[in-house]
Amino acid sequence: MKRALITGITGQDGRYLAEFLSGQDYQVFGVVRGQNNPKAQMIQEENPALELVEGDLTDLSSLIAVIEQVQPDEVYNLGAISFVQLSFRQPELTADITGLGVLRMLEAVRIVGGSENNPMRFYQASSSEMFGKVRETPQNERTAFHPRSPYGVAKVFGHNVTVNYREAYGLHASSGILFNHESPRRGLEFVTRKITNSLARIKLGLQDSISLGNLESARDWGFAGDYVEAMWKMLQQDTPDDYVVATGETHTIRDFLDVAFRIAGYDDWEPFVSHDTRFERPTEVDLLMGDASKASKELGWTPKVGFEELVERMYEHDLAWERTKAGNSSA
Ligand code: NAP
Ligand code: G4F
Repeated sequence: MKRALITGITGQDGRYLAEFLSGQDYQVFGVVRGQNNPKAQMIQEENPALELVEGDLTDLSSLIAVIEQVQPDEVYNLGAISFVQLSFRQPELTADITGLGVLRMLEAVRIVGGSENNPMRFYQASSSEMFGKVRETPQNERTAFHPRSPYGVAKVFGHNVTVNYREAYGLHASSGILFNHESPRRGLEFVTRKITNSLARIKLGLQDSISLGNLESARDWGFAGDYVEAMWKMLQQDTPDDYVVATGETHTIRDFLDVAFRIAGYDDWEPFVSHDTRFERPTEVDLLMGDASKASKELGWTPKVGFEELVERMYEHDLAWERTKAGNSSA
């Protein structure tokens, strides 16, 4: 039985990846941080086979101890401060966790055993935010980076140091440059889930409107469940490499609102959406659209869930969830 270690196990991708790997007959270990982390119980109930270990991306000795204990065949580094807006307010913390955290993971793998004799495989969760003020469209593995947030800058560091450890120490270290991927498990702070959840509450009469920032930016949105398969496929290759993972389609926040409100049975979303400058960013990423032809050709990966189906899945989930919560509180 292969052993996989995942940081960021309590996040959206960690939960899908753990399920996927359990289904592939892996023994899966997830790194949980903090004292009595409230999400630990939830993910343990969701995936009883999952084994939780303690560690923090800001603490190298904890990461070495985890890797010594688990002796994984594959390490997936998904842990990060992943919310771009928070990275403007807490830039140093973001640099430490999202940037230096990658270096610490690579060091732990290198020190415990990631050499050619002990080929522990490593996946880094890189991001399309690295392209930032994009130099070309669509973006591919050779497109130059121009990050637009402390988060994007930290991801560029994490990406580059992963490439460096591959070249300097022969580590089997791959980097997935993933474009936005969403699901019913997406955090409520991200725009897609904020919209589907608020819309479900509007539909149920629990909320009047949604406050949003910039509606003009465009994102290449896919389904998280599809994207974790690409992570795994990268680590099954003989040679480590970098891959863009994306749908190749792009939609604005306005498009997302159009589709979500139509699915919920409204003709027009404008009466329900107000503008709030607090949700704008000092620098914005205007347009992301990925070219995943390398992943398609070399990994045999293509996305399965399309944009409208994704929006519908998220909305339907939130409607059922909010209805249950409302029922429970009135009971
Ligand atoms: P997420 O839901 O925000 O999850 C982030 C995870 O990181 C959580 O499990 C969190 O744990 C953990 N974490 C935060 N600080 C940590 C620390 N100091 N030590 C250990 N773990 C820590 O993010 P996601 O959407 O699943 O994304 C997974 C990864 O892919 C992230 O690195 C993200 O930047 C990257 N990425 C995401 C997307 C996307 O569209 N989703 C696209 C490209 C790249 P707690 O629960 O304890 O806070
Ligand atoms: O949903 P978002 O916060 O995601 P963003 O910034 O694109 O970052 C996500 O995708 C990256 C991959 O490209 C990941 F690396 C990163 O970890 C994260 O998962 O914002 C999307 C867009 C932005 O242009 C933002 O300005 O939506 C715009 N927006 C407008 N109003 C809003 C809001 N975003 C949020 N979160 N909340 C709003 O009210």
